[in-house]
Amino acid sequence: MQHHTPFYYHNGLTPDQLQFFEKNGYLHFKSFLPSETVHELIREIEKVEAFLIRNQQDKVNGIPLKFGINTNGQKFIQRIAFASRYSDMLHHFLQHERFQQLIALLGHHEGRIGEFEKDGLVVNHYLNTPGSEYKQLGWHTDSPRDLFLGSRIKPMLNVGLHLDDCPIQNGGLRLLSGTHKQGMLRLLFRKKYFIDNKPDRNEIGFDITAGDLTIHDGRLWHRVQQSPLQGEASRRRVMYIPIVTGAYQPKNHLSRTPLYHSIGSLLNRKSRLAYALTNQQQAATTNVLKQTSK
Ligand SMILES: O=C(O)CCC(=O)C(=O)O
Ligand SMILES: [Fe+2]
Repeated sequence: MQHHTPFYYHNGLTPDQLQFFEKNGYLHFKSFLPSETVHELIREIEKVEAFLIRNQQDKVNGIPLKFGINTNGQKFIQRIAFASRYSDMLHHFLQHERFQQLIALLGHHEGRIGEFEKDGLVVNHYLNTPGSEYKQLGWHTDSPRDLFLGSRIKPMLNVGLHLDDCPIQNGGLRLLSGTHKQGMLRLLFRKKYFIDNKPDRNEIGFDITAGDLTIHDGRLWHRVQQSPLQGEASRRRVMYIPIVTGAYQPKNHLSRTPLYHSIGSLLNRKSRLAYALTNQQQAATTNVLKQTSK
């Protein structure tokens, strides 16, 4: 696996950082957040989680929550969408000028923090326990979701705030540098979406300490490698903030569940999921061909 030298963030992006991102499609900043902020965020997320469980909610703005059993035998939430909807603290946190500064990575596109769009502020919580439903995530890009929603792929960035230490050997984020510049066919077919968990000899991994930030272009291929550890030592929490472009498309409590989410929760047998995804890829391709021929 390949290594890289991370950057440090000082009030705005440098020409070097902009150039690195344009070429490779990702960036890694060490210590973007101080540890007090990381602790505050973790406490706040726990409050939101307790609230959602108490209210027996299974979706936020149409996006299903993913549940599992924690190391203490209690139910917990392994993926929360639109987390800032239930927290003033998280809402204010997203308004920070530092996040506005990152929009510059979209170049000439007009961008904004997608607090109320796509899946909003997402909290991912990976854990290896017998009751965990979320230990890894197969190869994918974040872009085809646009196609399934019937629109063109628009430029977008995913900003990851890492809340636990995760050295490379503990698994975590893996990506294929430069794949944000591939054509549409490679974007759709380079690997089997979400089914393929195999390491790639060109993949890049990260030595993450809590408070680090990563950013990737929505078109870049990436995955999450399962931790070789069990229980508490395998815990990995990451918040994702989307930076989006194009027409403003906010969601609310009346929003419908997108097809790719309902299929995911209806079918959990791998072969049937693979079949459904192949059909989705075909539908997406037809969609692309229709759009490119317009
Ligand atoms: O957990 C991560 O670092 C990546 C998650 C991801 O790629 C996704 O939720 O789309
Ligand atoms: Fe992703």
